[in-house]
Amino acid sequence: MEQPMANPENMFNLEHTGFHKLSSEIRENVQSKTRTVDPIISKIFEKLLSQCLENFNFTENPVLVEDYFHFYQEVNRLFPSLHQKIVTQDVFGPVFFVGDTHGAIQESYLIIDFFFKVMELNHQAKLVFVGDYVDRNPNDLENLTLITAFSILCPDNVFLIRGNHEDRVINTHYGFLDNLLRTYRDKGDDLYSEILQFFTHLPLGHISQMHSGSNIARVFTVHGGIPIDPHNFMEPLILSELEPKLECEFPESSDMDPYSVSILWSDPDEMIQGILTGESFDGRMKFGTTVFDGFMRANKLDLMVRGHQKWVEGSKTFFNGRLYSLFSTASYDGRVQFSPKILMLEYGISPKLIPVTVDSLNRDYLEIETSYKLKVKSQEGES
Ligand SMILES: [Mn+2]
Repeated sequence: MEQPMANPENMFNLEHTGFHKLSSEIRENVQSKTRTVDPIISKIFEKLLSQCLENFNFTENPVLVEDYFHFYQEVNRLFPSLHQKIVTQDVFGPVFFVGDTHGAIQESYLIIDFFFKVMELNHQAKLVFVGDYVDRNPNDLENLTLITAFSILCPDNVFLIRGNHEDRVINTHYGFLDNLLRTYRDKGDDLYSEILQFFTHLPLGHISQMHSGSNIARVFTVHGGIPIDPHNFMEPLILSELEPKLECEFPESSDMDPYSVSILWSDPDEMIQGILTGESFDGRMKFGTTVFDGFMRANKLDLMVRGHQKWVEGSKTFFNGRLYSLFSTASYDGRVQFSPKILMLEYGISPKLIPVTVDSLNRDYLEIETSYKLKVKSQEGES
């Protein structure tokens, strides 16, 4: 398969990477948190970052398949099971949400580089990836590995959930498994088994509880949609009751319970009130306004963020701005055809969509830096 075409807006200044400028404080913080982590994680992370800096050349001096295997063995040692299928985290800073990346390591690299700098400014910042790391683009193993390593090296700040492409059947049809087998032949199968085990231990959802003083805003993040009981869809499901009952620790979504399938696969639709199901939607459901409102109210949620659908502009809002649908890759099936975006949320500030380009991310970083410094100054003034 051909290399993805470079997105002209994403031409890199090779001097520029937040990682190499990480302050010693952050570096020590990362090291203290990751003391029990095998060095293979940071070794491959740094190697992939350096290959990104060398114009995304992953073939000249490739990561050895044995090293990838060792990497995912270590990942599975760190995540031997799935404790919580929907994880709630308290947040005291900005949260950045990333839509589907589908092997688009150029965008992932820019986002990681940007977030490094934000994290250095504000240790409370969080980054949430909504799944679909592989398939559709040739560098999907590199993309998955870079994002996974980042989440392990910054466990308090970076969070991953599962998408419908973290799935054996889907990987058989949309490129990931073919890429592995073509590159690594028989060793590709063993590597894939390790990766598949990791997929089954990825949570399905995330709730950011964003604090400001005594106020809290709750943001629900999944790959596809809300959980739905198709036989009783007007009765909203309560996440705290549903979570322990979700059965999603399978390599294929066809083995999961219907609620997990709905979380991974369903789509919002403003033209309907209830739901649409059936063969014509490839087994996915669509959920409408009334069902969405009921679910949000019953679970005391203020916003929802999801990926799963592609938008030329990189994002679309639904239900009067209460649902953000993100797409964060420019290239797809070998062609550059989208303007990827990520979303920034912070309590008391309007949601902000940021295009994934060097210029936009730099401009946004400067804005964040200015407002953060002003905030710190005003807090110093108060005390
Ligand atoms: Mn998807």
